[in-house]
Amino acid sequence: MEKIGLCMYCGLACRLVYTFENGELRKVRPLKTDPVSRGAPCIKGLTIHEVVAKGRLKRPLIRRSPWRPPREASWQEALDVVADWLRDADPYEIAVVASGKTSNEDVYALVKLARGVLGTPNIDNCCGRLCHAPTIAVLKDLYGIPASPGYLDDIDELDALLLAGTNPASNYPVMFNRIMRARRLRSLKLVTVDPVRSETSRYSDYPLGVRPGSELVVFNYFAKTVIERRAYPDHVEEIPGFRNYKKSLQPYDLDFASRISGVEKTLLSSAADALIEAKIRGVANGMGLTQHSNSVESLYALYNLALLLDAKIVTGRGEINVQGAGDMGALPDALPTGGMETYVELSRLWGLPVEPVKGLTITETLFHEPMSIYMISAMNPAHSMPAADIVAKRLENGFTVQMDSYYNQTSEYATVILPTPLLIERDGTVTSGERRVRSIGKPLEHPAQTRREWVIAAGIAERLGFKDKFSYENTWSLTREYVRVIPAYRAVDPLALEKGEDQWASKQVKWRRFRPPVFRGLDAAKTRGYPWILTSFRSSHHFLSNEATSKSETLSKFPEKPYLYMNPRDLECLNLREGDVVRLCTRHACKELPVAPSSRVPRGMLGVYWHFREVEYNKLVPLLFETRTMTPQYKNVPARLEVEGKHLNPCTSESSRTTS
Ligand SMILES: Nc1nc2c(c(=O)[nH]1)N[C@H]1C(S)=C(S)[C@@H](COP(=O)(O)OP(=O)(O)OC[C@H]3O[C@@H](n4cnc5c(=O)[nH]c(N)nc54)[C@H](O)[C@@H]3O)O[C@H]1N2
Ligand SMILES: Nc1nc2c(c(=O)[nH]1)N[C@H]1C(S)=C(S)[C@@H](COP(=O)(O)OP(=O)(O)OC[C@H]3O[C@@H](n4cnc5c(=O)[nH]c(N)nc54)[C@H](O)[C@@H]3O)O[C@H]1N2
Ligand code: SF4
Ligand SMILES: [Mo]
Repeated sequence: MEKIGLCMYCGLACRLVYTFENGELRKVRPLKTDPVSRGAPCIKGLTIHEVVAKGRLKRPLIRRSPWRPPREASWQEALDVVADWLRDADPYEIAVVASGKTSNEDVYALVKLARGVLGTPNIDNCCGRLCHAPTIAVLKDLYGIPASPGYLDDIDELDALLLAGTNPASNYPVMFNRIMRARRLRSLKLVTVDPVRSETSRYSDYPLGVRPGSELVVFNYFAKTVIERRAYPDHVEEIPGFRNYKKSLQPYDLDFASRISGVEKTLLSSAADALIEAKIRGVANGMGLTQHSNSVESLYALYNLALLLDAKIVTGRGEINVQGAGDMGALPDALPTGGMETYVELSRLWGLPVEPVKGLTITETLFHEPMSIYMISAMNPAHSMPAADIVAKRLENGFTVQMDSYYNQTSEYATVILPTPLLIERDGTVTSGERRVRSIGKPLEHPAQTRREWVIAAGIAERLGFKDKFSYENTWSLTREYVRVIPAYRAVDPLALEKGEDQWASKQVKWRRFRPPVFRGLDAAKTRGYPWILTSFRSSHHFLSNEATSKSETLSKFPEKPYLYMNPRDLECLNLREGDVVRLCTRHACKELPVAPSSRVPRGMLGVYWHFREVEYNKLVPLLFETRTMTPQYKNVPARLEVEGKHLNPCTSESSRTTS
């Protein structure tokens, strides 16, 4: 037997064929007719059958006291306990976190529960906050759309593509297939801006190995050159802010760009030529740009340049439904109906009082204003958030309700653990990174004792006296409700979705305007005493905290390891061999790790695959954020290395071991 359904990993949301024998999932195959994967999905999707059944949470668990193992409970008891706590809590001390790994319907129900029933504005979504919140803030400001305005298929038409701090060859393989196709068929020129030699930059025509944090200067140099050569369409001069933008570019000449970024002048100027000579240009950015304290400014520089070049914006979104999670209103500064000013309309539609109050992001609720209750859906903050040791304490000190499919690091600190189905065990919809709305298709049955978030939300609402507001017949009743409530989804037809046809949320750009960014310099003071730059990247065979992908035999065979990767020449000059253990310190914490050589890491930098539990990378990441969006600075972390009490400095001369 075969069933067609979505993948459960990245934001491209491929459709796959699930093959069963005697009722057991045996194999996952490509779907030839899928317009997203074009019949060539990636290895993660094709190994889903190896992971789904293993190590699943099967029953609700309740923990009486910290450090004691939790005991099994009935759903009745678990939901009663949760409802009792919620009833007694100050609404402003409740944080609800929805997930990009669940469906639109599940996220929407949690938003309605938070804002409408619990009366808390502290509603956020995990992946959105930790990855592309800065990108969305800038796109909203410059284009009036909280999403990428371009389409994946736009890549087919491009003559040049600027990829800034993103590695689609590893993280969005199906997008990368399109890039390689355009290279073959129309000689697309690829410009990459990444200090690391990633799988993608290996194919780059102009691999700009910039100093972390210097990207803004490079983008502004490109823009200055485009303007000087008048290589932009006429209509661009009519865009508000053009004059100021043009004036602000004055200092960004080739000398300055090369000095700050560390990239050779000839390479920089030939990359500028490639962008100028191309007829149709595209841009995309990723975590290398967003996970920095100066990310918003770099992104203004990138998307001003995109405006100037009239470029297609093809930025991918991380998890399969992170675009949908934001669109459903799982954000502290927006409502499903739009801005805070729409609260009257939302109150009317829901028949529930909604206050026009801006809430706190998940980062703020964990680090700045601790909550008494955390309700967390399909997320593993004790692994994925910075200063993970502090996160663990906060979750432990509060009353933490976890809704998840696996027992992960966060489960250790949860008071109530509610077992949920995986995405592919659900019906309903997701919205991919290009705002394509797709039916999940429920290729798999969910384990008997699991319940999804909308059912949990309904159970809690009932206990709090709001049964009539959550009396949904099935998942599609929620779909029909959200398309009425959310303006960008008004044209979406739930019946077509139910039949398996794709729909589109609005792709309309509302306005265009330039807004010159501010360059505050590469902050040298921050790195005093911490001479190395530590960064984290992803492997194409592991997904996030690796909860699901670690269970695949095929994926586990690939060579990435929980090591600290260094340039082979740095290892050699420091007399280190693969497997030697060093002490790695940041301003936040220290950790002993074995080293290994990797030619992808440039000299003076250190890299880890943050997926691995053993590395516990985020226990090292200090509390530095982009202040507007509160996205953590996971990249570009100043670090120190020690062996037997001696500091190891990056090699500038022959010997770099110094006594501390
Ligand atoms: N150092 C460092 N840290 C990072 C990042 C980084 O680049 N560097 N990136 C950040 C980014 S972009 C993100 S999005 C966050 C992500 O961080 P999280 O959102 O915390 O993601 P996971 O760590 O995978 O935890 C998600 C949990 O979802 C559960 N789950 C439930 N249903 C499903 C399903 O259907 N499929 C899958 N796969 N899992 C399911 C799994 O049990 C898993 O334990 O991490 C951030 N943390
Ligand atoms: N296989 C796999 N695929 C995934 C995921 C996964 O965990 N595994 N996660 C999904 C999710 S949630 C997301 S958000 C996306 C993320 O996908 P990407 O945005 O591609 O994220 P990363 O791989 O974390 O970082 C991208 C690149 O930034 C570079 N970089 C590091 N520091 C800097 C810097 O200071 N400046 C610049 N310019 N670049 C820098 C890294 O070397 C890396 O090549 O991937 C999604 N797809
Ligand atoms: S590209 Fe993304 S959505 Fe497609 S199969 Fe791979 S992980 Fe799944
Ligand atoms: Mo992400």
